[in-house]
Amino acid sequence: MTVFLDAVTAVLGSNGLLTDPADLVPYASDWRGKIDGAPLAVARPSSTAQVAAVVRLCLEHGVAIVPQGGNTGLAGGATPDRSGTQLVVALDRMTRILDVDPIDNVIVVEAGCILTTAQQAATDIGRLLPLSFGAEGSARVGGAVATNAGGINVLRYGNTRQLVLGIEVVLADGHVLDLMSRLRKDNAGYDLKQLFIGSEGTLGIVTAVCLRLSPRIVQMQTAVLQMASLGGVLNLYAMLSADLGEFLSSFELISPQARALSVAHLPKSNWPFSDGWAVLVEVGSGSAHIDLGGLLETALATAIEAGIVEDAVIAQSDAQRDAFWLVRESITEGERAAGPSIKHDVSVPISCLPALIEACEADIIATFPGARANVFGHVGDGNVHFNVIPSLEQRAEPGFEARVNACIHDRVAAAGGSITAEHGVGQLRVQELAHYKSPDVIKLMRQIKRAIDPRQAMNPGKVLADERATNPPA
Ligand code: FAD
Ligand code: 2HG
Ligand code: ZN
Repeated sequence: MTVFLDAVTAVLGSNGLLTDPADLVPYASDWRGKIDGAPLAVARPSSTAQVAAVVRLCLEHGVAIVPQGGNTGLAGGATPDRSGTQLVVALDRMTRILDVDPIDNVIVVEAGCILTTAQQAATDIGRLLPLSFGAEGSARVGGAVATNAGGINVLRYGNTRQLVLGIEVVLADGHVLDLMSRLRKDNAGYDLKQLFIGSEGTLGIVTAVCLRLSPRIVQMQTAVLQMASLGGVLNLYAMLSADLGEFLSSFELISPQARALSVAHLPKSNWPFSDGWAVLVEVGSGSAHIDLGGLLETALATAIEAGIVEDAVIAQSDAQRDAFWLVRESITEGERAAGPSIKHDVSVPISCLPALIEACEADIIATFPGARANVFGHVGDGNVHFNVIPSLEQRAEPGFEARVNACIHDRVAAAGGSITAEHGVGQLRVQELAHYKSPDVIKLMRQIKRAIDPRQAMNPGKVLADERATNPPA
């Protein structure tokens, strides 16, 4: 390995390769501290050419690669195994904004650009990059692409997949694949970029991205609604979608437990209701000539009259809006502070959502007494985070996590849902993916993996089981 590491140093310079155990620490574990890995070293290239050169050296020396962005992923996809043989390739020195164009309405960035930096660059030219989620201050655009991140604006603008116009990828043989289009329409053959979006570093290293921008929002209204019952959420969503149309950008469900965990974690919070299910709604418009406040008030009054919503508070200032969102976006931190949890990031057809939540809550009470559910999510997308916080005894119980997972995911599968709507498979859900997907789908995924990465060097053991031991490359 010394020969390999010396060769990498020759390409990256001495500050481009970390080998000191203390320097490896931030790259070795996942954000939750749930999975500990032991990287051989961390390569920090500063250009696409350097990424390609490092990948070629890995190929030559038979070294496996774990791409890493902001390391905020929640499925362990960016964490190396414990063998001490995998090289983390961190994109954290490739942070440049390459272009922001108000006519083409695009932003082009290196993959290591922090998401909030890209958002700000779009704002600076009077445009909106709508991709937004709690970890946006640390997550990198390449990581968002590799996980097809969702977040709070998917309802209106789509997942990352819908925002990507072009990418540049370094393939497992070190070749740079240039898919850097900024076209809105292109039917010339297979849309290859889609393969890499959401592939979690298993097919190549994304080095640059072109994202579409939207018109800036000049007025916004944000409200917290106290629900009469969880069941009313479907009618509410249907009513608001009909009344507010494309102005509706967020429709986030927050359970009493989720609110309590978040509020307990924050030094100061401003949330209008102290119990019951809540929905955080946001509408925005690029036009100043629309009475957005009036539209929202009318829609909420109708929902209150119909008995679906008990009460509603519309933010009266940017500070109040920020305070509402702070509570929503601090749920994950609040949950982490409460101890290790078992996360579920599932989606079902929207119509099935309240019944799914109620059934899973009943299961937790009946089958896993002592465990607490923490439920919240992007209900307008049919995506709920049904997280479970085990008791101290349950934490130590062998097989507890797998039993909880099976309980929730069996119900999701029965409703025609997906076991991961946002966070991906990573290393946490590899077995479950094989269980819940059809053999045909897994087989085709394997064929794609073998075609693009025949030596299985790209993030082995993520998404699909590592088949190098049973089926070594020729
Ligand atoms: P990493 O964690 O570094 O990597 C994630 C995966 O992508 C790994 O498999 C890695 O190998 C691969 N990867 C990273 N960079 C590259 C690259 N350049 N090329 C190829 N592969 C790469 N996710 C959502 O979808 N919606 C949310 O609302 C949301 N909220 C979150 C809130 C909090 C508080 C936290 C901690 C996480 C949240 N996440 C959310 C999860 C996470 O932030 C996203 O998955 C994010 O897109 C990961 O980006 P990252 O740069 O941190 O990637
Ligand atoms: C969110 O919606 C994220 O805030 C994180 O996807 C979810 O912490 C989680 O489980
Ligand atoms: Zn989410």
